[in-house]
Amino acid sequence: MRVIVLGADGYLGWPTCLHLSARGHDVVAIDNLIRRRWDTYCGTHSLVPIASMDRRIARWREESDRRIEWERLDVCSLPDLTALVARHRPDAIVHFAEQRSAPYSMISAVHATETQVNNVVGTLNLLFAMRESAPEAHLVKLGTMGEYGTPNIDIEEGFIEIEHNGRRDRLPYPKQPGSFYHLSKVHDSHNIMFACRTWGLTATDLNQGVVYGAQTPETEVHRDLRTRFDYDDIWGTVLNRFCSQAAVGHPLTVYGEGGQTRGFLDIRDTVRCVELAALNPPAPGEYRVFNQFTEQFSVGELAEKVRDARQAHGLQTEIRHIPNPRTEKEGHYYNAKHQKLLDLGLLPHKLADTLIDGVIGLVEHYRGRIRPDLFTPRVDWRQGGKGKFASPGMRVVNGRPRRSSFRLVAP
Ligand code: NAD
Ligand code: USQ
Repeated sequence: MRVIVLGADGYLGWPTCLHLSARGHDVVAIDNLIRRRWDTYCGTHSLVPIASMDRRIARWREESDRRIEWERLDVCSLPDLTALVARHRPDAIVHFAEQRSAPYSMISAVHATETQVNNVVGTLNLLFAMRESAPEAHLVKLGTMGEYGTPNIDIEEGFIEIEHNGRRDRLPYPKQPGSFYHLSKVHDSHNIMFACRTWGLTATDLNQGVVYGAQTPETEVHRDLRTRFDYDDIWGTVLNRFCSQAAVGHPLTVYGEGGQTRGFLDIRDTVRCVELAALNPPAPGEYRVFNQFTEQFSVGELAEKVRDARQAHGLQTEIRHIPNPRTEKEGHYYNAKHQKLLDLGLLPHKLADTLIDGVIGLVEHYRGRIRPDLFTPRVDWRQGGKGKFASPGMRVVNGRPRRSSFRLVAP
């Protein structure tokens, strides 16, 4: 396949480029590098040092004799994206290129808007570029399990059969997302589904759960090929954070009661799922949804798993329940289907088998780089950003709006 990967400099985009290239696909890697600037803005950093895109591409050529074409491009630029798609006429386009942090999207009106504009406009541009120049290409779009929220019934893969007043239909599964970021994914899903219905585009929406780990066979070939690993309050996902906290003797920060249950998957399964989806496109004109995760755990269970795994090596770990900075159910029913990728041949990596070597081992290796100040949440769902992120312009003092000194520095 000839595949364009958008968001190729990211945590998941880069290992996906390597995975596809290693299997003989021609990969065009695209990113505007904004994530590296968001890191500077947030005062965050990848635990695993990451090379520049130029260096990664050159190293991969050297190690594998395979060529990945790399271009810096903003998917929010319609002319640039249209020209890219027209030039390459790919078989598949894998779209990772979005602002993907829920806490970032909840800092202030500016950040919520930035998130939704970046994500919704980028995806809309892509749909128009595909209609124009590659209507037969297959869009593989990264969505999120968080689009569904936590309903009190089983979660289906994208659609649900409903009987209402004696009539039946297969309708999009109801969406109850938990942040302005997660909402941006819902907006994307609706736009993609509409484009498939109206223009006959073909798409797979991968509603992915929370990813953990940072190692795939290809990223381990050379240190220049490693991918990022976030453990901070803005970008760090829960298991990666817990393992980092444990490594420096910091209590594991379970938010609230810890009964929040989510779908999880190993990063090696992410790259395989994307490949499986791309290799097995739906019928032309179809909009298809896969739930992309392999196991579900509550946050409290995850903390216990990290504690138990370390205990087996004689290491002590404290679990601390801290006030939940988010608005979310802390104990709820959760049963999400995830059969379709298994049917295509996915052989999942289980957390129990990989936690120690895959995540705890990696974190131990870089523990000297961990900054414990990045464990404390700086964003509250009800009040927005705190400290450096506080936005005075958002508040009203004595009945009058206070002047904003708030500036977004990232772009
Ligand atoms: P990431 O932030 O590491 O990577 C995203 C990349 O997209 C970054 O390199 C960024 O520079 C790029 N990007 C953002 N906006 C862009 C634009 N306008 N033009 C060009 N490039 C742009 O995130 P990730 O963890 O690799 O996530 C990738 C995708 O997978 C996201 O869409 C995310 O929502 C989804 N996802 C991630 C997880 C997870 O646990 N990490 C889980 C479910 C879904
Ligand atoms: N949590 C804790 N303690 C922490 C950090 C998080 O208890 O220190 C809890 C959160 O409150 C939440 C759960 O862990 O209930 C998951 O939080 P997370 O930060 O790991 O994941 P989330 O914000 O949902 O976002 C991540 C990715 C996002 C992706 C999503 C998949 O950043 O891009 O879309 O996972 S899903 O959760 O399935 O929607």
